[in-house]
Amino acid sequence: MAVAPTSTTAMVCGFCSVGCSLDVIGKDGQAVSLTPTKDYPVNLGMACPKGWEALTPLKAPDRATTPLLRAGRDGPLEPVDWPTALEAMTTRFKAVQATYGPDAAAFISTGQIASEEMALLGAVAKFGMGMVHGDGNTRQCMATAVVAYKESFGFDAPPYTYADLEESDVIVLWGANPCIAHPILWERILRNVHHPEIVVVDPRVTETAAAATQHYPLLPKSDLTLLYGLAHLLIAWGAVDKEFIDRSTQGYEAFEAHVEAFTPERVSAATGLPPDALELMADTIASGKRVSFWWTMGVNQSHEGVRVAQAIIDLALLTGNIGRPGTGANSITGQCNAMGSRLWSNTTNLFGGRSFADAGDRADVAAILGIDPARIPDRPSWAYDQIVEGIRDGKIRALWVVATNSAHSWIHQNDMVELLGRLDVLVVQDLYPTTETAQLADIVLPAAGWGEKEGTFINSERRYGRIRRVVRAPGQALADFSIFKLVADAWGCGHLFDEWSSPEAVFGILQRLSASRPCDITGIEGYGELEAAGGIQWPCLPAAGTRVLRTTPAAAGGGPSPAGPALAPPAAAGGSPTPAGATLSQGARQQERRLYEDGRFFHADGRARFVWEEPRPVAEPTSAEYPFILLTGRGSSSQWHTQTRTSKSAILRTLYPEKPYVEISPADAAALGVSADEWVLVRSARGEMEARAYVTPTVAAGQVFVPMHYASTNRLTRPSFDPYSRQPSYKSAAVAVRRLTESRR
Ligand SMILES: Nc1nc2c(c(=O)[nH]1)N[C@H]1C(S)=C(S)[C@@H](COP(=O)(O)OP(=O)(O)OC[C@H]3O[C@@H](n4cnc5c(=O)[nH]c(N)nc54)[C@H](O)[C@@H]3O)O[C@H]1N2
Ligand SMILES: Nc1nc2c(c(=O)[nH]1)N[C@H]1C(S)=C(S)[C@@H](COP(=O)(O)OP(=O)(O)OC[C@H]3O[C@@H](n4cnc5c(=O)[nH]c(N)nc54)[C@H](O)[C@@H]3O)O[C@H]1N2
Ligand code: SF4
Ligand SMILES: [Mo]
Repeated sequence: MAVAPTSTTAMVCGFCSVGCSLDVIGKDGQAVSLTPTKDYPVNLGMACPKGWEALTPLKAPDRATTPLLRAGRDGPLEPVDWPTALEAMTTRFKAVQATYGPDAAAFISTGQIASEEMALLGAVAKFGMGMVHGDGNTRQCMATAVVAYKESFGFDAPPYTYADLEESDVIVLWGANPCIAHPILWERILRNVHHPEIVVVDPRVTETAAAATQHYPLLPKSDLTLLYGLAHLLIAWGAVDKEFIDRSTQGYEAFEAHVEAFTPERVSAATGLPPDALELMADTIASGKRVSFWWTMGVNQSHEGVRVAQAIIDLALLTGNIGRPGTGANSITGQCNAMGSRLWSNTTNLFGGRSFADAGDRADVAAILGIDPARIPDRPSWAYDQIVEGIRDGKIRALWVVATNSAHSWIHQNDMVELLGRLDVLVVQDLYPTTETAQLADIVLPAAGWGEKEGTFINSERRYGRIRRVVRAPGQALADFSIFKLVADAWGCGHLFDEWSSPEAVFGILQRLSASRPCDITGIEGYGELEAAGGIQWPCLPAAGTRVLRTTPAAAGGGPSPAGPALAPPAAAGGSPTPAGATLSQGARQQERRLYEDGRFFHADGRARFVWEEPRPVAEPTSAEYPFILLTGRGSSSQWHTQTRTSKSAILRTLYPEKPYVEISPADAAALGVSADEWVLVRSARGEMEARAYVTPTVAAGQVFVPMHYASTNRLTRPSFDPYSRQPSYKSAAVAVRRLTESRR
């Protein structure tokens, strides 16, 4: 009897940005199981529950297997063939553009498809279909870090490599809960043999805070004051690296003058932390030889997130904790390919961190792609919230939503759902027609998922890794790549993308677009080398190459981004790319690499900038009617966002509460007469949700926490945004809590 052949294919996980590699075992053309890759430099043989269960969501009974078209305005979604769906989509989008102008059609992209796919989407939508406005769910997530890095370092280039977690003697986790959100990064911290101090700054006693050596439960959104207070103490003690500051930074004197006013008394009052706690924290940073700062959504999702992120960067610059092993001001990304979206989605930035507003950049890209420069929009896209406001104003009439579930995840959900309903046409491209957003669509395009298609993801440490097709997508579902090609053909602009014939061909185009940019990957010898090398971090030049890297000396990131009062003017305004300070020469093949080792940054003068601003109050303080501060975020390592994928696994479902719950302190529960597990109503000025009371001392009195994974959570959140990054402030709203009577349930 013949033995059926088995095969093992390594690929990067499709959930979080850690970017673990998984070996998928195939038999008879089916993926039968998986196991974490032993020798991959990221996960070293480990995976979290989502990784282990990554194949299960592909087999869910509610997979989209055909395109769907809504019958009439309010009829049901009905199966149609691809030509019918594409014809309906392109005809309606063209009709909207003919009546209201090309700007009236927009798209929302994602950090969860391959780089090659998001690049093709950005190119087809903007250069082929004439759209100007397209943003992504990465706005909800990474926009703050992008703007912070651009202004401070001259390019959106996080410094670190994961090995830094193992090299530090002090690890500061700011507004980050890796035990839940990046479990394998936490495992990497546990491998650190230097007995590091692990400092957690989070209002809640998270799983990570409980495991840390120091926890600072600051009052929500008092981060900026705390960071300036730490700088104040470090400067007062002389615990600063003057040599590094003089050589590699700009703006120190003015920063020193700014933090003068942040005395321990003031900082203690604003943060709720006693003065001796501030001293301990500052002393821990001062005493560390290799201090690394890591931040995530507790920072990015704030009304002043950009300045908080930059204050973290300021601390690293002040103490010279950058460019050396175990150091860095390190933003951890969220989605599997959030970093790919930052470089290649062609939404906020023109390809490769360029600027749409820069004529030189447009000419560059047009020449590389062999297209007419007039096809490239000469202004930046609206940010996600501005597209949403555009729907309200009737300026956006057609929307194409790809691999994101806006009707669940966007802030102030009742409003969002109402606005999506106003569109002339909503197209949703997803694995499942059952998502909250797909249910509102006029047209659903059935997409293949992770494991069913080819391409690359870029993880948090700038590492390109491969995703592979090991399973056939069900029914007529197609890889997003193929869908974008079909849409281009149906639109009549397919000829512009002849060279974009396969994901690997597009990878070659991205390499050309990256040449001489800080994100240069011209040294990678195609997919084959990525697979053989265990992923490769950008930048990656041809062996022994040296290049002067160019950046666009334009204002930062998304939307109107006025430079803060303290931000030094760009060294060269407008015009074409100028040589930046940084040069790069390297053997490309080390497995772990960090940036800024020569103390030179991407601004034209090679210096990083100290950036700061006076702290501002939150948009919605608590009141007599809404006395609690609402915090939201990740609830468990087994739940992914809006749960379209993780809820399909019976194993994962056993690892988290099925019903929505709200964490509330014992003191508040007692005052409200609420007992454990009882149903309560959580209400804000915008909406309400029912949830079980989880009475726990992990939240402070006056605060409540609700995971984002439940569909009703964002009914409560308030649409306020960081002015520079336009990232939503998901972690601050005022709510009321009360017991629910039995009749209500
Ligand atoms: N299991 C799982 N893992 C995930 C995801 C998932 O859905 N599920 N999503 C991925 C994505 S896209 C992302 S972006 C990351 C997010 O990863 P994290 O940012 O680590 O997760 P969050 O729970 O959103 O927020 C982190 C912490 O911020 C704290 N916080 C709230 N307000 C403040 C504040 O004012 N100051 C400070 N210092 N902290 C505050 C919260 O209490 C919370 O513990 O996770 C990724 N990993
Ligand atoms: N209250 C609150 N809200 C939040 C947050 C918070 O902390 N608090 N966090 C915010 C953050 S950081 C993020 S990143 C967002 C995430 O918000 P979303 O992006 O809306 O969340 P997901 O559930 O990951 O949605 C991804 C969708 O893409 C589909 N999908 C998966 N793979 C593919 C694919 O290969 N192709 C296609 N076409 N579709 C695919 C999935 O089925 C799913 O419907 O939520 C934000 N919302
Ligand atoms: S830590 Fe992230 S990348 Fe690794 S297995 Fe879990 S979800 Fe996947
Ligand atoms: Mo995210």
